[in-house]
Amino acid sequence: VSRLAVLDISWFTDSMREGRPVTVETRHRIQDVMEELAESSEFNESKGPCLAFRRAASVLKSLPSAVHCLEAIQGLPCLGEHTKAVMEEILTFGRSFKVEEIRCDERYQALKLFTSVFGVGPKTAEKWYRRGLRSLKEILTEPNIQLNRMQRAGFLYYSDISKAVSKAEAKALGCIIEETVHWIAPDAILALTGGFRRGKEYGHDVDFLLTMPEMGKEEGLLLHVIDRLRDQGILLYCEYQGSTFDVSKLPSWRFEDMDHFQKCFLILRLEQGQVEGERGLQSDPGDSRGWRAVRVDLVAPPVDRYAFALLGWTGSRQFGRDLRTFAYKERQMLLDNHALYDKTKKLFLPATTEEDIFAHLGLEYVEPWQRNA
Ligand code: DGT
Ligand code: MG
Repeated sequence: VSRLAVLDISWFTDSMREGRPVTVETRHRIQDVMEELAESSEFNESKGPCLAFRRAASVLKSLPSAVHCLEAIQGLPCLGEHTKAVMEEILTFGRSFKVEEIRCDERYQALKLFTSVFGVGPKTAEKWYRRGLRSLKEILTEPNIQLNRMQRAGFLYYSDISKAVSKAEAKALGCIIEETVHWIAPDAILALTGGFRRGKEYGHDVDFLLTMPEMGKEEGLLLHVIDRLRDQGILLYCEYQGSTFDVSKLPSWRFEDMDHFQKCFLILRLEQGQVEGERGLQSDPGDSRGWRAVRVDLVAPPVDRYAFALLGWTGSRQFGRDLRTFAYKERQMLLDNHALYDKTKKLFLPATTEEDIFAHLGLEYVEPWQRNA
């Protein structure tokens, strides 16, 4: 959808006029190529190039229009020589030979396919690839492969959860979660986070944060919510993680580290009738089940950490990473989903709202819809 929305026709027609080769590749946004290169670098555990390609994709996303000449690249910030060279290749030849090579690579294809299953990370995907497995069917029929509970659910609901979740579906799930949470605790605090809080039209899951106004009261809430969802017959899968949050720990260096709040990764059943709008559920034509499975994450921080968790879980990943780098490099502060620590003053800076955190960092408040880096 995003590809279609910004398809730049003038680029296409200019190329035709100038006699440059116009292939399907030419019309692909350079941003998509950057994201594929980032993914491929991630599979090769090349963290530096991976971040460089993700940053390049992010820079391109922030531009008012697509880049279509070599001069335009020169003025762009945060681009390394390698990324610039790939962009130049696409603008000159209408294609990226590197990406074409990667797309044909058997290992890349297998790892991309395997990691598209909920519960399968790059390490497991690599392990399966090394065992000679190439398709999902081969994994399911290989007797020596032991799938864990999450992966079994991932395969069971694969076709549903690999389909994008629409805004209307996220809204319907928001109503279900809100009703469930407030039936248990009328004064509970609940927020939609993740991509949908940033205004995205589609997402891969729906993320929520919940807490109680009184410290400690949030502890039993999540388990109650899970029970209630089960009683309603809509809980298809639940992976619950208890809190391992330690108030005395300094915020983490590593962005990739998951936070330590109590949380659960769910698959819920969403009925057609619950989704507003003409199109209703995102399902295959001819699929008459009348429901689909959707991935939902619920996170329950204590109320004094709510603002940090909200900021972290609203994302985007790139925005979060950049904000943490800014805090460290420009302010000598450590920021993560739990806390903000001032290294110079050697103290934790409390916050009850996201605005407080931006103020501590000496930044103007950035609205969620402006955080789609
Ligand atoms: P999507 O894919 O449409 O669901 O997009 P998001 O932005 O909702 O991404 P999601 O659901 O994977 O994660 C929600 C937010 O949580 C994300 O925007 C930033 C944060 N987040 C995700 N992964 C990590 C991570 O590895 N480390 C940290 N610190 N935060 C993360
Ligand atoms: Mg999400």
